[in-house]
Amino acid sequence: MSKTTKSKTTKSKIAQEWEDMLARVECRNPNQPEFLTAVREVADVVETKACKDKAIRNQRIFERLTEPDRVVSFRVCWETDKGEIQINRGWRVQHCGAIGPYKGGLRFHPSVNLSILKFLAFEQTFKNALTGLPMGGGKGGSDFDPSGRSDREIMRFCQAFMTELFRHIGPQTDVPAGDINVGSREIGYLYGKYKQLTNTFSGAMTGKGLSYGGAPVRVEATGYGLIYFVREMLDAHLDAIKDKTVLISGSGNVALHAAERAIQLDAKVVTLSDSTGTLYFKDGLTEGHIKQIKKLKAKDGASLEAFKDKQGGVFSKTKKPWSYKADIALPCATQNELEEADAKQLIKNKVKLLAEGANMPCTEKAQKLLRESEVLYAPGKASNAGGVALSGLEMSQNAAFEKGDFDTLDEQLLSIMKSIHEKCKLFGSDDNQIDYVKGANLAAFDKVSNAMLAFGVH
Ligand code: NDP
Ligand code: 2IT
Repeated sequence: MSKTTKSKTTKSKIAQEWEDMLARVECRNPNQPEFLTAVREVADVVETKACKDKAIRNQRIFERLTEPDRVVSFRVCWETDKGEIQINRGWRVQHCGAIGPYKGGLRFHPSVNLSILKFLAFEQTFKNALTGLPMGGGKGGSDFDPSGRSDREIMRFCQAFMTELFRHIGPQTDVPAGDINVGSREIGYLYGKYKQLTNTFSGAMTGKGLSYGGAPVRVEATGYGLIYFVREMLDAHLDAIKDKTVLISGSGNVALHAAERAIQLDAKVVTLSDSTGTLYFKDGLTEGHIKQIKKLKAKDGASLEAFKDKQGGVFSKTKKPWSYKADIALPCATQNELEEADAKQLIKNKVKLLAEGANMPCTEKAQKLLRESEVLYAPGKASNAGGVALSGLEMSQNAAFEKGDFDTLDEQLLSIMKSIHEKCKLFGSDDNQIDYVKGANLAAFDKVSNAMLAFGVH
C-alpha cells in the first residue's frame, strides 16, 4: 500500500470513529433536541482537533464531555397560600468539574426539562472556561411556573427546592446562581435556607444581595458584558457602537442591562420584548424608560404591554424584534427564540452584527444562515459570559472575606470580556476574518481537554 493510500485509509477510519461516536451520543440521549444541538455545535468545530490530537482521540475526551459527571433529580413538594399541595421536579446537572467547582445558574420555568438543563450545563462548561477563571460547568432548576404566584409561595417553593439541593452544593463543590425567573429575591430565599440547613456562611451561591456577601455589578454583568463584547467586535472591524440602532429581545435581567449600557454608549435601542409581545420605539428608548420598565417588571407577572409611557412607542402581540430594521441584534430572552425566517429577515435588512445575550437563542438553521452571511455573529458562550465571570469574582471575594467596589469590578468585567474576544481572535481567525463560533469553542475545548488529560482515565 502506498503512503498516500495508507494515510487516506487511516484518516477515514478516524472520521468513521467520530461519526460513530456522534451516533452513540444521539442514541443515548433520545428526545433531548436542545442538548444534541449544543453538542453538534461544539463537535463541528472541534472535530479536526479532537481527531488529529492522538491523546484527545485515544482518551475519548470529547465523548466523555457528552456525558455529564452527574445529574441529580428530586421532588419539590410545597404548599400554596390556599393550602393546596404542589409537586414539582427539581434538577442539578453537574456537567464537568475538570477546571473548578461546578458553576451555573438555576432556572424556574414550566418549559424546563432535562434536555434544556443538559444543554445549558454543557454550554456552561465551555463558557466558564473562556472566562479564564477556575469554574466547572453546571446548571439546574425546576419546571415550577412562578407567574401569578405570591411572594410567600415563591419563598416556600425556594425553601423546598433548597431543602433537597443543599446536600449537593457548596463553595468548593457546586455554586449555583440565577437564570430565567431566578433573580435577587429568589437567591435570597434559596441562600437563606442553605445557610440555615448547613449552619455555614459561605460562597455556596452567587448573585447574593449586597448586604450578605454579594458582589456589586453581578446584577448588571451579563448585559453590560454583552455590550463590552459587542464593542470589541465592532472595534476589531474598525467600527463603533455610537449611533447604531439596536434590537433587543427580552425584558429581564440580561435584556434591560444590555439596553441600559448600550444607551449610555449612545446607541439607539428600539425594541424590547417578553412572552406577550414586542415594544418598539422608533426614536429609541431612554434610560428613563429602562428605569420605569425595571419597576414594572419587578411587579409579579407584569407584561410590557402595561408600560404606560408609550409616547413614540408601539406594542405588538405578533411581531418579533427581528422584523424591524437595525444595525445590531441582541437576542436576550430564551433558547430558539430566533428562527430561520427571522435570520433571513435580519440578513435582508442588512443587520451588521448579532451577539447572543441568551443561551442558544438562534435555532440551528438560523445560526447556519447567519454564519454563512456577512453578519458578525457571536455565540452566547462568548458574548454572555460576563454574568458568570462576575459570579467567579464574587466567589473570590467570598473566599477572601473581602468586599469589592463597583468601579473595580466593572473594570475587571471589561477586561475579562476583552480577553474572551482575544481568545476568539486567536483561535478563530481565518484570512483576517474572525469566526467567533470556531474561536470560542476551540479556545474553551483546549482548556478543558488539557485538564481532563492531566487527570487520566475517570
Ligand atoms: P429573566 O427571567 O430576567 O428574563 C427573561 C426574559 O425572557 C423575560 O423578558 C421573559 O419574558 C422572556 N422569556 C423567557 N422565556 C420566554 C419564552 N419561552 N418565550 C418568550 N419570552 C421568554 O432571565 P435572564 O434575563 O436572566 O435570562 C435571559 C437569557 O439569558 C436566558 O437564556 C439565560 O439563560 C441567559 N443568561 C442569563 C444570565 C444571567 O446572569 N442572568 C447569564 C448568561 C445568560 P416573560 O417575563 O414574559 O416570561
Ligand atoms: O447562563 C449563565 O451563564 C448564567 N445564568 C449565570 C451563571 C452563574 O453562575 O452566574
